[in-house]
Amino acid sequence: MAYTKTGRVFNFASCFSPLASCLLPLASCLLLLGSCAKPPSDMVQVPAGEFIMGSNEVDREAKAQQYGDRKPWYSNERPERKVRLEAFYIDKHETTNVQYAEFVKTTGHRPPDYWPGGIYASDTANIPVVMVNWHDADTYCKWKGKRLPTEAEWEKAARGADGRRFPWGNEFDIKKVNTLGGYGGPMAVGTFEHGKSPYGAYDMAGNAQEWIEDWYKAYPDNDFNDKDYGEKFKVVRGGGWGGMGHYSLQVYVRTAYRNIAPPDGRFNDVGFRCAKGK
Ligand SMILES: [Ca+2]
Repeated sequence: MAYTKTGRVFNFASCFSPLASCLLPLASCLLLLGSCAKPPSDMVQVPAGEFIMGSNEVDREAKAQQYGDRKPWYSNERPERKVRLEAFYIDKHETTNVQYAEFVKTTGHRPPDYWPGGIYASDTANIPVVMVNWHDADTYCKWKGKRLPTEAEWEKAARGADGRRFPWGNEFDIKKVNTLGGYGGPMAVGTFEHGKSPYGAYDMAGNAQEWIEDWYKAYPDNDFNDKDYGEKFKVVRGGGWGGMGHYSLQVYVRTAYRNIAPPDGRFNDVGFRCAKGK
């Protein structure tokens, strides 16, 4: 509230006509130099702010051992913490065969071995490309003017700010994800409409596992002594359709789950998607 020279109360609220209420957000966007810019059509925007990264879950029944997993579940995800990120964009879908083919055609990059004659099967255009190693993925993203997502970016894009276990919520739902080998391979991207993340990214759980920019390292204050930590393995996120030579379980498509792979490795359930800063 303020007073004019005549002593009358000046009501700021009276200034805000319907027209002004429309123009003000636009003006604030312009003042922030493009903060309201739309993401590229093949990407979604993840806004700046904090999110919950990692988890404090404990494998009390030692199920990892029962299933032959040499790492205790959740041990490399501790402790759960809040991480703040600037706004960024991430691909709405995993990179597909047809997209990767354009890269191969333009740059002469090596095609995946499973493409007969170096060309993907015609009915697999929108299936995520797999059998690409970290270097292939990194080169593709840079060719697109993008980059691989950091581990924190990927996890925020998958689970939003509220710490959910799966992109769609806290309860596993096999109808929302391609995992457990139910389809025998990767499916066309975007098949699982109800499995998308809070920001609209598809297949952040299952389908192809996804290469991450980062080396596999311990989180701050993590108490798990993993000999794999260091600059030996790259992080792979999201869990897959059921390949990579071991069980596929719902625990592996959780948003906080950290898988790893050697950067030179090529696997039939590991692909990628790209990100870029705003
Ligand atoms: Ca995926």
